[in-house]
Amino acid sequence: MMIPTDNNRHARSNAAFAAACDLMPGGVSSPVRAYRAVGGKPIFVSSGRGCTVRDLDGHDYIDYVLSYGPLILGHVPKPVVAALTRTLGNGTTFGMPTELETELARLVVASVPSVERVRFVNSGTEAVMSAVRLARAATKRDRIIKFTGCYHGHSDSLLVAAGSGATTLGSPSSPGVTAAATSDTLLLPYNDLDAVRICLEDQGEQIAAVLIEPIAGNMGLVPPPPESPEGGYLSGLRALCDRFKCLLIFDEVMTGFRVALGGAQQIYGVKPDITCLGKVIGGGLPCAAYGGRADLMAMVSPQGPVYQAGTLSGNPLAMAAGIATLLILRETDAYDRLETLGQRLETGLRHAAESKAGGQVQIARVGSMLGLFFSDRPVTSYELAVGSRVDRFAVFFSRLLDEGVMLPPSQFETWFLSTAHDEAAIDRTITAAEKALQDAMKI
Ligand code: KE4
Repeated sequence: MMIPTDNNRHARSNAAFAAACDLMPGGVSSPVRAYRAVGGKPIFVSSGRGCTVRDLDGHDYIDYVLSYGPLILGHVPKPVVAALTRTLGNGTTFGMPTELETELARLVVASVPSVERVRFVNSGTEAVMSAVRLARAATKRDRIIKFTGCYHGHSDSLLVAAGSGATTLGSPSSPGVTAAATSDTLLLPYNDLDAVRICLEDQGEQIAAVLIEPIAGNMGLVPPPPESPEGGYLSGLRALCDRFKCLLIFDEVMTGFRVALGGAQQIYGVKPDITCLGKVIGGGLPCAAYGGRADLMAMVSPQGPVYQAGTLSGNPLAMAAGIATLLILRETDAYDRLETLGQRLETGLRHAAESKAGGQVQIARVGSMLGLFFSDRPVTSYELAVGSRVDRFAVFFSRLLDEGVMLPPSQFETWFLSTAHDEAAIDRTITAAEKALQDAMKI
Protein backbone atom coordinates (compact mmCIF):
# COMPACT_ATOMS: atom_id res chain seq x y z
CA MET A 1 0.00 0.00 0.00
CA MET A 2 1.81 3.15 -1.18
CA ILE A 3 0.95 6.32 0.71
CA PRO A 4 1.62 9.99 -0.14
CA THR A 5 4.87 10.03 1.75
CA ASP A 6 6.42 8.63 -1.43
CA ASN A 7 5.88 11.80 -3.41
CA ASN A 8 7.65 15.20 -3.44
CA ARG A 9 5.27 16.46 -0.75
CA HIS A 10 7.65 14.64 1.55
CA ALA A 11 10.85 15.03 -0.43
CA ARG A 12 12.96 16.02 2.55
CA SER A 13 11.54 13.29 4.79
CA ASN A 14 12.18 10.73 2.08
CA ALA A 15 15.76 11.93 1.59
CA ALA A 16 16.33 11.86 5.34
CA PHE A 17 14.94 8.34 5.50
CA ALA A 18 17.30 7.17 2.74
CA ALA A 19 20.26 8.58 4.63
CA ALA A 20 19.09 7.03 7.89
CA CYS A 21 18.69 3.62 6.25
CA ASP A 22 22.36 3.69 5.31
CA LEU A 23 23.30 3.92 8.97
CA MET A 24 20.57 2.39 11.16
CA PRO A 25 18.50 -0.82 10.89
CA GLY A 26 15.31 0.15 9.06
CA GLY A 27 16.38 3.80 9.33
CA VAL A 28 14.81 4.18 12.77
CA SER A 29 15.57 3.88 16.46
CA SER A 30 12.44 1.83 17.19
CA PRO A 31 10.63 -0.47 14.71
CA VAL A 32 7.10 0.95 14.77
CA ARG A 33 8.41 4.33 13.54
CA ALA A 34 9.35 2.84 10.15
CA TYR A 35 5.73 2.69 8.89
CA ARG A 36 6.07 -1.03 7.99
CA ALA A 37 2.50 -1.59 9.25
CA VAL A 38 0.94 1.16 7.15
CA GLY A 39 3.26 1.25 4.13
CA GLY A 40 5.23 4.09 2.62
CA LYS A 41 8.11 5.98 4.16
CA PRO A 42 8.12 7.59 7.60
CA ILE A 43 7.67 11.28 8.17
CA PHE A 44 10.75 12.89 9.73
CA VAL A 45 9.92 15.50 12.33
CA SER A 46 11.74 18.78 12.76
CA SER A 47 9.86 20.18 15.77
CA GLY A 48 6.89 19.87 18.08
CA ARG A 49 4.83 22.55 19.77
CA GLY A 50 1.72 22.08 21.88
CA CYS A 51 -0.41 19.42 20.20
CA THR A 52 1.32 19.61 16.82
CA VAL A 53 4.46 18.38 15.14
CA ARG A 54 6.10 19.82 12.00
CA ASP A 55 7.89 17.61 9.45
CA LEU A 56 11.05 18.37 7.49
CA ASP A 57 8.94 19.54 4.55
CA GLY A 58 7.12 22.10 6.68
CA HIS A 59 3.79 20.27 7.04
CA ASP A 60 2.06 20.49 10.44
CA TYR A 61 0.11 17.63 12.02
CA ILE A 62 -2.15 17.32 15.03
CA ASP A 63 -0.19 14.76 17.05
CA TYR A 64 -1.91 11.72 18.63
CA VAL A 65 1.37 9.81 18.97
CA LEU A 66 2.85 12.12 21.65
CA SER A 67 5.92 9.89 21.69
CA TYR A 68 3.64 6.88 22.46
CA GLY A 69 2.40 8.41 25.68
CA PRO A 70 4.95 10.54 27.59
CA LEU A 71 3.79 13.96 26.36
CA ILE A 72 0.58 14.30 28.38
CA LEU A 73 1.14 18.09 28.50
CA GLY A 74 1.98 18.27 24.79
CA HIS A 75 5.29 19.28 23.20
CA VAL A 76 7.67 21.63 25.09
CA PRO A 77 5.26 22.65 27.86
CA LYS A 78 6.64 25.83 29.44
CA PRO A 79 6.90 24.54 33.04
CA VAL A 80 8.84 21.47 31.92
CA VAL A 81 11.18 23.52 29.72
CA ALA A 82 11.75 25.94 32.60
CA ALA A 83 12.54 23.08 34.99
CA LEU A 84 14.97 21.55 32.50
CA THR A 85 16.67 24.89 31.87
CA ARG A 86 17.12 25.46 35.61
CA THR A 87 18.49 21.96 36.13
CA LEU A 88 20.72 21.84 33.05
CA GLY A 89 22.88 24.65 34.37
CA ASN A 90 23.77 22.56 37.43
CA GLY A 91 24.77 19.44 35.53
CA THR A 92 23.14 16.67 33.53
CA THR A 93 24.20 13.58 35.47
CA PHE A 94 26.42 12.80 38.44
CA GLY A 95 26.24 9.12 39.28
CA MET A 96 25.60 10.40 42.78
CA PRO A 97 22.29 10.82 44.62
CA THR A 98 20.42 14.11 44.26
CA GLU A 99 17.36 15.44 46.05
CA LEU A 100 15.52 15.54 42.73
CA GLU A 101 15.22 11.75 42.89
CA THR A 102 13.77 12.00 46.39
CA GLU A 103 11.31 14.66 45.24
CA LEU A 104 10.03 12.60 42.31
CA ALA A 105 9.94 9.47 44.48
CA ARG A 106 7.81 11.36 47.01
CA LEU A 107 5.37 12.36 44.23
CA VAL A 108 5.18 8.78 42.92
CA VAL A 109 4.57 7.26 46.37
CA ALA A 110 1.94 9.92 47.12
CA SER A 111 0.15 9.28 43.81
CA VAL A 112 0.17 5.54 43.12
CA PRO A 113 -1.93 3.60 45.66
CA SER A 114 0.19 0.43 45.84
CA VAL A 115 3.64 2.03 45.79
CA GLU A 116 5.44 2.50 49.13
CA ARG A 117 8.99 2.41 47.72
CA VAL A 118 10.22 3.07 44.18
CA ARG A 119 13.37 2.54 42.10
CA PHE A 120 14.05 4.66 39.00
CA VAL A 121 15.36 3.11 35.77
CA ASN A 122 15.63 4.41 32.21
CA SER A 123 13.01 2.52 30.21
CA GLY A 124 9.85 0.55 30.58
CA THR A 125 11.72 -2.53 29.45
CA GLU A 126 14.12 -2.16 32.37
CA ALA A 127 11.27 -1.51 34.80
CA VAL A 128 9.35 -4.66 33.88
CA MET A 129 12.48 -6.82 33.61
CA SER A 130 13.47 -5.72 37.12
CA ALA A 131 9.96 -6.22 38.53
CA VAL A 132 9.94 -9.80 37.20
CA ARG A 133 13.35 -10.47 38.78
CA LEU A 134 12.09 -9.10 42.10
CA ALA A 135 8.94 -11.21 41.95
CA ARG A 136 10.96 -14.38 41.31
CA ALA A 137 13.29 -13.57 44.19
CA ALA A 138 10.47 -12.73 46.58
CA THR A 139 8.47 -15.90 45.87
CA LYS A 140 11.41 -18.22 45.13
CA ARG A 141 9.38 -19.33 42.09
CA ASP A 142 10.41 -19.12 38.43
CA ARG A 143 7.31 -18.91 36.23
CA ILE A 144 5.59 -15.78 35.00
CA ILE A 145 2.14 -15.57 33.41
CA LYS A 146 1.75 -12.95 30.72
CA PHE A 147 -1.06 -12.37 28.24
CA THR A 148 -1.23 -12.48 24.46
CA GLY A 149 -1.19 -9.00 22.99
CA CYS A 150 0.31 -7.39 26.06
CA TYR A 151 3.73 -5.85 25.50
CA HIS A 152 6.18 -5.28 28.32
CA GLY A 153 9.31 -4.15 26.49
CA HIS A 154 11.90 -6.29 24.76
CA SER A 155 13.58 -8.29 27.53
CA ASP A 156 14.10 -11.85 26.32
CA SER A 157 11.72 -13.68 28.60
CA LEU A 158 8.81 -11.36 27.79
CA LEU A 159 9.17 -11.15 24.01
CA VAL A 160 6.58 -13.87 23.52
CA ALA A 161 3.51 -13.08 21.40
CA ALA A 162 4.02 -9.48 22.49
CA GLY A 163 1.73 -6.74 21.30
CA SER A 164 2.96 -3.45 19.85
CA GLY A 165 5.87 -3.80 17.41
CA ALA A 166 6.17 -7.56 17.64
CA THR A 167 2.54 -8.12 16.62
CA THR A 168 2.75 -5.40 14.01
CA LEU A 169 5.77 -7.09 12.49
CA GLY A 170 3.83 -10.35 12.50
CA SER A 171 6.55 -12.07 14.56
CA PRO A 172 4.99 -12.92 17.89
CA SER A 173 8.33 -14.05 19.25
CA SER A 174 11.77 -12.83 18.12
CA PRO A 175 14.74 -14.72 16.69
CA GLY A 176 17.61 -14.59 19.17
CA VAL A 177 15.34 -15.27 22.12
CA THR A 178 16.37 -18.70 23.35
CA ALA A 179 13.95 -21.41 24.36
CA ALA A 180 15.59 -21.32 27.78
CA ALA A 181 14.83 -17.64 28.15
CA THR A 182 11.12 -18.14 27.54
CA SER A 183 10.74 -21.54 29.16
CA ASP A 184 9.39 -19.97 32.34
CA THR A 185 6.99 -17.62 30.57
CA LEU A 186 3.40 -18.83 30.29
CA LEU A 187 1.21 -17.18 27.73
CA LEU A 188 -2.52 -16.96 28.42
CA PRO A 189 -5.36 -15.26 26.55
CA TYR A 190 -6.06 -11.70 27.71
CA ASN A 191 -9.42 -11.08 29.38
CA ASP A 192 -10.06 -14.76 30.28
CA LEU A 193 -10.08 -15.29 34.05
CA ASP A 194 -10.82 -19.02 33.79
CA ALA A 195 -7.63 -19.58 31.82
CA VAL A 196 -5.64 -18.02 34.67
CA ARG A 197 -7.48 -20.04 37.32
CA ILE A 198 -6.90 -23.31 35.43
CA CYS A 199 -3.21 -22.50 34.95
CA LEU A 200 -2.75 -21.63 38.61
CA GLU A 201 -4.61 -24.74 39.74
CA ASP A 202 -2.26 -26.76 37.57
CA GLN A 203 1.06 -25.13 38.42
CA GLY A 204 0.36 -22.32 40.88
CA GLU A 205 3.19 -23.35 43.18
CA GLN A 206 5.65 -22.56 40.35
CA ILE A 207 4.17 -19.19 39.44
CA ALA A 208 6.04 -16.15 40.75
CA ALA A 209 3.73 -13.55 39.27
CA VAL A 210 0.92 -12.64 36.93
CA LEU A 211 2.05 -9.74 34.73
CA ILE A 212 -0.51 -7.63 32.90
CA GLU A 213 -1.14 -4.27 31.30
CA PRO A 214 -4.26 -3.38 33.36
CA ILE A 215 -5.53 -1.51 30.31
CA ALA A 216 -4.05 -3.20 27.25
CA GLY A 217 -2.58 -0.53 24.97
CA ASN A 218 -0.25 -2.56 22.75
CA MET A 219 -2.71 -4.48 20.65
CA GLY A 220 -4.60 -1.29 19.99
CA LEU A 221 -6.62 -0.15 23.01
CA VAL A 222 -8.42 -3.08 24.68
CA PRO A 223 -9.66 -2.04 28.14
CA PRO A 224 -10.43 -4.73 30.75
CA PRO A 225 -14.09 -5.53 31.43
CA PRO A 226 -15.54 -3.06 33.98
CA GLU A 227 -15.36 -3.93 37.67
CA SER A 228 -18.72 -4.51 39.39
CA PRO A 229 -19.79 -5.19 43.01
CA GLU A 230 -19.79 -8.89 42.04
CA GLY A 231 -16.13 -8.53 40.95
CA GLY A 232 -14.38 -8.26 37.61
CA TYR A 233 -11.34 -9.24 35.62
CA LEU A 234 -8.61 -7.28 37.40
CA SER A 235 -10.10 -7.95 40.84
CA GLY A 236 -10.38 -11.59 39.81
CA LEU A 237 -6.66 -11.67 39.02
CA ARG A 238 -5.98 -10.10 42.40
CA ALA A 239 -8.03 -12.77 44.18
CA LEU A 240 -6.35 -15.61 42.26
CA CYS A 241 -2.88 -14.24 43.05
CA ASP A 242 -3.81 -14.06 46.73
CA ARG A 243 -5.20 -17.59 46.65
CA PHE A 244 -2.09 -19.07 44.99
CA LYS A 245 0.37 -16.76 46.78
CA CYS A 246 1.88 -15.33 43.62
CA LEU A 247 2.43 -11.65 42.99
CA LEU A 248 0.36 -9.39 40.75
CA ILE A 249 2.45 -7.03 38.61
CA PHE A 250 0.68 -4.15 36.87
CA ASP A 251 2.65 -2.87 33.92
CA GLU A 252 1.47 0.75 34.04
CA VAL A 253 4.27 2.08 31.84
CA MET A 254 1.56 3.41 29.51
CA THR A 255 -1.36 3.93 31.93
CA GLY A 256 0.56 5.30 34.92
CA PHE A 257 -0.20 9.01 35.42
CA ARG A 258 -1.97 8.79 32.02
CA VAL A 259 -5.51 7.63 32.87
CA ALA A 260 -5.40 9.09 36.40
CA LEU A 261 -2.75 10.34 38.81
CA GLY A 262 -2.88 6.90 40.40
CA GLY A 263 -3.06 5.09 37.07
CA ALA A 264 -5.34 2.18 36.18
CA GLN A 265 -5.08 0.78 39.72
CA GLN A 266 -6.78 3.95 40.96
CA ILE A 267 -9.67 3.83 38.49
CA TYR A 268 -10.32 0.09 38.79
CA GLY A 269 -9.62 -0.06 42.53
CA VAL A 270 -7.25 -3.04 42.32
CA LYS A 271 -3.87 -2.96 44.07
CA PRO A 272 -1.00 -4.92 42.51
CA ASP A 273 2.06 -5.99 44.50
CA ILE A 274 4.48 -4.36 42.06
CA THR A 275 3.80 -1.52 39.62
CA CYS A 276 5.91 -0.62 36.59
CA LEU A 277 5.85 3.00 35.44
CA GLY A 278 7.33 4.91 32.50
CA LYS A 279 6.49 7.41 29.75
CA VAL A 280 4.61 10.24 31.60
CA ILE A 281 6.80 9.83 34.71
CA GLY A 282 9.75 11.34 32.79
CA GLY A 283 7.79 14.22 31.25
CA GLY A 284 9.35 13.44 27.86
CA LEU A 285 12.81 12.42 29.04
CA PRO A 286 14.05 8.83 29.44
CA CYS A 287 12.73 7.68 32.80
CA ALA A 288 10.83 4.70 34.17
CA ALA A 289 10.39 3.06 37.55
CA TYR A 290 9.16 0.04 39.45
CA GLY A 291 7.75 0.12 42.93
CA GLY A 292 5.52 -1.59 45.43
CA ARG A 293 5.22 -2.75 49.02
CA ALA A 294 8.12 -1.68 51.23
CA ASP A 295 8.89 -5.28 52.22
CA LEU A 296 9.22 -6.31 48.58
CA MET A 297 11.29 -3.31 47.50
CA ALA A 298 13.59 -3.84 50.51
CA MET A 299 14.90 -6.85 48.59
CA VAL A 300 16.35 -4.62 45.85
CA SER A 301 20.10 -3.93 45.91
CA PRO A 302 21.84 -2.45 47.82
CA GLN A 303 19.28 -2.83 50.62
CA GLY A 304 18.63 -6.41 49.60
CA PRO A 305 20.14 -9.10 47.40
CA VAL A 306 18.18 -8.54 44.14
CA TYR A 307 20.66 -6.87 41.83
CA GLN A 308 19.64 -4.02 39.52
CA ALA A 309 21.59 -0.93 38.50
CA GLY A 310 21.81 1.85 35.91
CA THR A 311 24.29 4.58 34.98
CA LEU A 312 21.70 7.22 34.22
CA SER A 313 18.97 6.00 36.55
CA GLY A 314 17.45 8.98 38.39
CA ASN A 315 19.38 11.52 36.33
CA PRO A 316 18.61 15.14 37.23
CA LEU A 317 17.15 16.14 33.85
CA ALA A 318 14.61 13.32 33.76
CA MET A 319 13.78 13.89 37.41
CA ALA A 320 13.21 17.59 36.84
CA ALA A 321 10.97 16.98 33.82
CA GLY A 322 9.04 14.31 35.70
CA ILE A 323 8.56 16.48 38.79
CA ALA A 324 7.33 19.43 36.73
CA THR A 325 4.90 17.18 34.86
CA LEU A 326 3.48 15.37 37.89
CA LEU A 327 3.05 18.63 39.81
CA ILE A 328 0.89 20.00 37.00
CA LEU A 329 -1.10 16.78 36.81
CA ARG A 330 -1.63 16.85 40.58
CA GLU A 331 -2.35 20.54 41.03
CA THR A 332 -4.48 21.44 38.01
CA ASP A 333 -7.66 20.11 36.40
CA ALA A 334 -5.57 18.32 33.77
CA TYR A 335 -7.48 15.01 34.01
CA ASP A 336 -10.85 16.74 33.81
CA ARG A 337 -9.63 18.58 30.71
CA LEU A 338 -8.33 15.35 29.17
CA GLU A 339 -11.65 13.64 29.88
CA THR A 340 -13.59 16.48 28.23
CA LEU A 341 -11.37 16.38 25.15
CA GLY A 342 -11.47 12.58 25.08
CA GLN A 343 -15.27 12.56 25.19
CA ARG A 344 -15.44 15.12 22.37
CA LEU A 345 -13.10 13.09 20.19
CA GLU A 346 -14.84 9.78 20.94
CA THR A 347 -18.30 11.19 20.29
CA GLY A 348 -17.19 12.77 17.02
CA LEU A 349 -15.50 9.61 15.83
CA ARG A 350 -18.54 7.51 16.72
CA HIS A 351 -20.79 9.80 14.68
CA ALA A 352 -18.34 9.71 11.79
CA ALA A 353 -18.12 5.92 11.97
CA GLU A 354 -21.89 5.55 12.05
CA SER A 355 -22.33 7.70 8.97
CA LYS A 356 -19.32 6.52 6.97
CA ALA A 357 -18.64 2.97 8.16
CA GLY A 358 -21.98 1.59 9.34
CA GLY A 359 -21.05 -0.64 12.23
CA GLN A 360 -17.70 -1.74 10.76
CA VAL A 361 -15.66 0.37 13.19
CA GLN A 362 -15.16 -0.11 16.92
CA ILE A 363 -13.94 2.68 19.18
CA ALA A 364 -12.62 2.35 22.73
CA ARG A 365 -11.48 5.03 25.15
CA VAL A 366 -10.15 5.30 28.68
CA GLY A 367 -9.53 8.93 29.58
CA SER A 368 -6.96 10.29 27.12
CA MET A 369 -6.19 6.89 25.58
CA LEU A 370 -8.24 6.02 22.52
CA GLY A 371 -8.35 3.19 19.99
CA LEU A 372 -10.18 2.48 16.76
CA PHE A 373 -10.49 -0.91 15.02
CA PHE A 374 -12.00 -1.76 11.64
CA SER A 375 -14.06 -4.64 12.98
CA ASP A 376 -17.75 -5.58 12.99
CA ARG A 377 -17.67 -6.47 16.69
CA PRO A 378 -16.15 -4.98 19.85
CA VAL A 379 -12.48 -5.93 20.16
CA THR A 380 -12.00 -7.61 23.54
CA SER A 381 -9.07 -9.92 22.81
CA TYR A 382 -5.78 -10.22 20.96
CA GLU A 383 -7.36 -12.61 18.46
CA LEU A 384 -10.09 -10.09 17.59
CA ALA A 385 -7.49 -7.31 17.37
CA VAL A 386 -5.28 -9.16 14.89
CA GLY A 387 -8.41 -10.30 13.03
CA SER A 388 -9.46 -6.71 12.38
CA ARG A 389 -9.06 -5.05 8.95
CA VAL A 390 -5.54 -3.69 9.28
CA ASP A 391 -5.59 -2.92 5.54
CA ARG A 392 -8.40 -0.43 6.15
CA PHE A 393 -6.46 1.02 9.06
CA ALA A 394 -3.50 1.66 6.70
CA VAL A 395 -5.74 3.64 4.33
CA PHE A 396 -7.31 5.48 7.27
CA PHE A 397 -3.88 6.37 8.62
CA SER A 398 -2.52 7.67 5.33
CA ARG A 399 -5.58 9.79 4.51
CA LEU A 400 -5.48 11.33 7.99
CA LEU A 401 -1.80 12.07 7.42
CA ASP A 402 -2.72 13.89 4.23
CA GLU A 403 -5.30 15.86 6.20
CA GLY A 404 -2.75 16.92 8.81
CA VAL A 405 -3.56 14.39 11.53
CA MET A 406 -0.81 12.07 12.81
CA LEU A 407 -1.85 8.75 14.34
CA PRO A 408 0.56 6.10 15.60
CA PRO A 409 1.52 4.19 12.39
CA SER A 410 0.06 0.87 13.47
CA GLN A 411 -3.34 -0.63 14.28
CA PHE A 412 -1.74 -2.11 17.39
CA GLU A 413 -0.94 1.17 19.09
CA THR A 414 -3.00 3.57 21.18
CA TRP A 415 -3.83 7.19 20.38
CA PHE A 416 -3.00 9.74 23.07
CA LEU A 417 -4.40 13.19 23.88
CA SER A 418 -2.62 15.98 25.74
CA THR A 419 -3.72 19.05 27.67
CA ALA A 420 -2.30 21.03 24.72
CA HIS A 421 -5.05 19.67 22.44
CA ASP A 422 -8.12 21.89 22.18
CA GLU A 423 -11.63 21.75 20.79
CA ALA A 424 -10.53 23.17 17.44
CA ALA A 425 -7.91 20.43 17.00
CA ILE A 426 -10.45 17.75 17.96
CA ASP A 427 -13.03 19.13 15.52
CA ARG A 428 -10.45 19.27 12.72
CA THR A 429 -9.57 15.66 13.49
CA ILE A 430 -13.19 14.55 13.27
CA THR A 431 -13.67 16.30 9.92
CA ALA A 432 -10.54 14.59 8.62
CA ALA A 433 -11.67 11.23 10.03
CA GLU A 434 -14.93 11.43 8.07
CA LYS A 435 -12.93 11.63 4.82
CA ALA A 436 -10.47 8.97 5.95
CA LEU A 437 -13.22 6.54 6.98
CA GLN A 438 -14.90 7.01 3.62
CA ASP A 439 -11.64 6.09 1.87
CA ALA A 440 -10.93 3.15 4.18
CA MET A 441 -14.35 1.63 3.63
CA LYS A 442 -13.77 1.53 -0.13
CA ILE A 443 -11.49 -1.52 0.26
P1 KE4 B 1 10.18 1.16 26.74
O1 KE4 B 1 11.30 0.15 26.97
O2 KE4 B 1 9.86 1.32 25.26
O3 KE4 B 1 10.43 2.49 27.43
O4 KE4 B 1 8.86 0.58 27.43
C1 KE4 B 1 8.43 -0.70 27.09
C2 KE4 B 1 6.95 -0.82 27.44
C3 KE4 B 1 6.59 -1.53 28.56
N1 KE4 B 1 5.30 -1.65 28.93
C4 KE4 B 1 4.31 -1.07 28.19
C5 KE4 B 1 2.89 -1.24 28.62
C6 KE4 B 1 4.63 -0.33 27.04
O5 KE4 B 1 3.64 0.24 26.31
C7 KE4 B 1 5.97 -0.20 26.64
C8 KE4 B 1 6.39 0.54 25.39
N2 KE4 B 1 5.33 0.97 24.55
C9 KE4 B 1 5.64 1.12 23.14
C10 KE4 B 1 4.40 1.63 22.44
N3 KE4 B 1 3.45 0.63 22.25
C11 KE4 B 1 6.81 2.03 22.92
C12 KE4 B 1 6.97 2.51 21.51
C13 KE4 B 1 8.11 1.80 20.80
O6 KE4 B 1 8.37 0.63 21.10
O7 KE4 B 1 8.72 2.47 19.94
